Amino acid sequence: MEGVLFVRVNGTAKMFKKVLIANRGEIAVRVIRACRDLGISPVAVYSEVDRTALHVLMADQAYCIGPAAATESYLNMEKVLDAARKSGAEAIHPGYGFLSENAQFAGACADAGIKFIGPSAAAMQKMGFKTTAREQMQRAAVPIVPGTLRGITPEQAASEAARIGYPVMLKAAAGGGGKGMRLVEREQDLQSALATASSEAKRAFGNGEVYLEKAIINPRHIEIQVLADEHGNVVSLGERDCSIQRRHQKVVEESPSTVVNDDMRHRMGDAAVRVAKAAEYTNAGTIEFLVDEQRNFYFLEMNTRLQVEHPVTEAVTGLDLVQLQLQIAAGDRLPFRQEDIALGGHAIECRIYAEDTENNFLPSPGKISNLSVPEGPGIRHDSGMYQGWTVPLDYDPLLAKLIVFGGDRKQSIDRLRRALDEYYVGGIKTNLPLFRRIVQDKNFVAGDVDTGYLGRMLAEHGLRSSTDNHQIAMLAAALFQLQTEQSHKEVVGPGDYGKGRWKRASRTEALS
Ligand code: MV4
Repeated sequence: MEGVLFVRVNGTAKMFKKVLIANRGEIAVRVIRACRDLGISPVAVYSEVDRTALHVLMADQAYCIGPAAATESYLNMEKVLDAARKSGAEAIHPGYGFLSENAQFAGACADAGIKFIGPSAAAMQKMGFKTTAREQMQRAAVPIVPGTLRGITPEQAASEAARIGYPVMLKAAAGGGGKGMRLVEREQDLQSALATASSEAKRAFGNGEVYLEKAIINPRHIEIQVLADEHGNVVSLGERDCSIQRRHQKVVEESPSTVVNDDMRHRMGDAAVRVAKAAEYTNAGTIEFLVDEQRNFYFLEMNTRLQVEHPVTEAVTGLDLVQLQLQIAAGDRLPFRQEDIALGGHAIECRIYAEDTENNFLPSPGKISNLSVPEGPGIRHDSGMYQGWTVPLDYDPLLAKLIVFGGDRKQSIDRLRRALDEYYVGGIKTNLPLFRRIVQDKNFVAGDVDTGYLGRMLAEHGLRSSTDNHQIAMLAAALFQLQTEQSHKEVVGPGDYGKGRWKRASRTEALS
């Protein structure tokens, strides 16, 4: 199939003419831009609540694929494939989330003769199961967190935990991203934790297998970006420090990390390349590591997709990762070798969410009445929003990403402060006040962050959320109703530019 479609001309594979983007929001917009740069016609899909979404307006064609519920639209493989067939798209870019790490979908695309822009279904499957991935890593001489290579039975648990040494972490073999994870500090808590973890895993992943790892206390989360072409070439593109998270949701990412020196970067990069080669991995991927206080790094998991925070790597490498993904999928060779890659400068990304930082981070959907976006040197803004658009409550509330870039970390932070001053989103609540707090925080400025940083920082300011998820969902629904009503009364007019600066004092105050 591919031999027919992608004939090599002058050493360059034939590029796709039309690509369908199976996603929404800022990432759909990002992929559309890469398509435009390559002369590819972008095709959008959208749900009924996304008719007026930015990605739909920017694409050449757009197909409605069902109701708001993701399971009936963006997660519906048949609907997405139907749209691809109807449009005549030769390839599908899945973005992140939704179907991006679904091996079954990658397989279905291959069966339909449509190129999935990402790794093979087989490579995705290998990395999806955590015990299998750990075994692979060990074979590739990549350090893994000490623990078991298989799922454990209740009978084995106590002796294995004693061998590893407390505290230990129970993890779902079929899991990832923190779901079904349990910290166990002493033997007397082990059996009940195992039972809970196993039943949670069974419910969430349809597989109750649980394994053990030594618990790393206050680790950093540092990940390595890799690119692999379909001819066996793999390169690593430096690290991203993603330690600033809240409830397993990344909030700020940066590159380079303040704890990674050249030697460590080389060792982590080499390990990441070995991981990708061992898995016969192709396209863009990310290898996550936990880094302990002695700066030992351990393989955590591999993300088989383009990640939200990819612009940070683009800033320090000067590469366009989405363009490279398209070229790799079309059969091109990587246009550079490892030794050609020069990392330079410093980049920070902030994820701008429609949520109320002062109110348990409650989602804050509604109409964007005013929008003033930062510009100028060292600023990049990847966004799926526009003034007058209504943020639906049906999806992840990520509105945009603010990426700043400077010659060094200080310049990056200075530019981030300026950008946050210029930034204003009216009509809904956003987490901008949180970033204004972070850039003033002495630990952040000193680069002294780990995965517990944000929790501690919020607690210091009395902002630790205590409400459970169900309550949050209920409150969000009620709030949405209220804001929808209010947004009809809102008058949008000129003269609001600069409100960001004017408003800054009061919002900073609300967080202190
Ligand atoms: C760990 C850990 C400590 N020790 N594993 C959380 C998400 C999932 N991907 C793995 N996670 C962790 N695994 C061991 N053996 C601490 C975490 C963890 C974490 C990891 C990365 C980023 C943020 C985190 C927040 C809390 C816990």
